[in-house]
Amino acid sequence: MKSYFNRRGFLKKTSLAAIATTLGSEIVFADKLPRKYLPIAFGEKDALKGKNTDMIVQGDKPWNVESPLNLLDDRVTPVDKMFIRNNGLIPETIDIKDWTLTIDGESVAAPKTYTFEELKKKFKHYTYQLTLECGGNGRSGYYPAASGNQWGQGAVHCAEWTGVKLKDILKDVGIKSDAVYIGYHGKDLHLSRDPKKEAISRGVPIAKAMEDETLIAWQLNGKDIPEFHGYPLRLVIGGWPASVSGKWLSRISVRNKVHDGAKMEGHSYKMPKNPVAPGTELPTTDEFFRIIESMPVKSIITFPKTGAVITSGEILPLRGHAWAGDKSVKKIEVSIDFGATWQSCKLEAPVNRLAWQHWNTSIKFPVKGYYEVWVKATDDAGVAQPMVIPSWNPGGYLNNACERIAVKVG
Ligand SMILES: Nc1nc2c(c(=O)[nH]1)N[C@H]1C(S)=C(S)[C@@H](COP(=O)(O)O)O[C@H]1N2
Ligand SMILES: [Mo]
Repeated sequence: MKSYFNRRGFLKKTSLAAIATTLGSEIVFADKLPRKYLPIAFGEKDALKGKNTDMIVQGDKPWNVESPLNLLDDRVTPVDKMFIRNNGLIPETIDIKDWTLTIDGESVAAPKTYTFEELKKKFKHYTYQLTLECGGNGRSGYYPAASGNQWGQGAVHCAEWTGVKLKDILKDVGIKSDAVYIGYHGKDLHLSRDPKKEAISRGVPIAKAMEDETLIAWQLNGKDIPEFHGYPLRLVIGGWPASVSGKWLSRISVRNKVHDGAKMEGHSYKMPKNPVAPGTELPTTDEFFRIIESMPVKSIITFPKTGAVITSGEILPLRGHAWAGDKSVKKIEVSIDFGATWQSCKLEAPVNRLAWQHWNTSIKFPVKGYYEVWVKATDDAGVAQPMVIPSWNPGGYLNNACERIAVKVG
């Protein structure tokens, strides 16, 4: 991959020439440019280009952009309303003609590399709608605050992905009986721009990798995957923390042990094995932490937007989505009296396994005044969302407390 910097960390002469071409002029004082300093004109692209103007920017180095819940009203999330979670910098140059996918690791008979065209030609294509929720979605609800993006509840999307099944590829490569895990490698850059470091390289146990819905995708909602969502190739694994769905995918390693890439260490994407008091610090060993797998049951209200004002006697239509990791949702209820009583909502089946489910209802309010409308989902194992923020944990993961909106009836 092209780098703008030489081994000593200074901008290459060729890069400076390219910048001069882009700007139509030389950079004045180019010799005074600090090491590793990329002029603005050449920096990372604007992640907000093509995004809805109501998207919430959590940060731009790296880019992290959240969807307000009312923007998630569509059944299939459109690209302009999809949250972005980057750990590093998007690849500087992508040439689809040169893009390949390599399968390697201790547990393959022999490594194998496919060109983009081979992947498309050799294996059957599938399209699934898949719920990808950041493991840290809802982090802002925890106190004391956990470090990381202070997401509200909008780091989730459910778009339609098209590609080939990872299991078909792994069967073609041939994996050994000692395979226990896969780990992905993407072509984004570490924030330090050090090519030896990876921004993130996570994975899943082999059984999840071999599921029908685990895709190596090149299309999102019927078009090329946009740059910020992993163009040209992406691993997509529904129902688990979205951090296992590797963007800008170039390599998958089949491992004979739990994958040990970047963001698999420390307490990244891990929960304490035993509940801890808020603020507790724990050694980050396997004795105390487990890797997050299937995400917990959750629901959101996408209509109306919080703060809705209606007139007395009006019936308020209410709708949203619900999901439950590898499980499905079997019940949705809403409450207008802080959980004292609940009324059941209509709930649809998912279009396919691991896609969110739509729910809707309508509410009549008894008297004028200020209300909170709460929504609660229960999964097919009978586990419901808690009404208050659940188990505090050092990484601020898995806050699936009931979502609520304010409604004023006047
Ligand atoms: N290569 C690569 N893959 C990645 C990431 C990344 O930074 N680099 N971020 C992960 C995380 S933490 C999340 S939540 C999802 C976000 O996907 P999105 O930006 O398409 O919404 O991508 C995952 N895959
Ligand atoms: Mo994430």
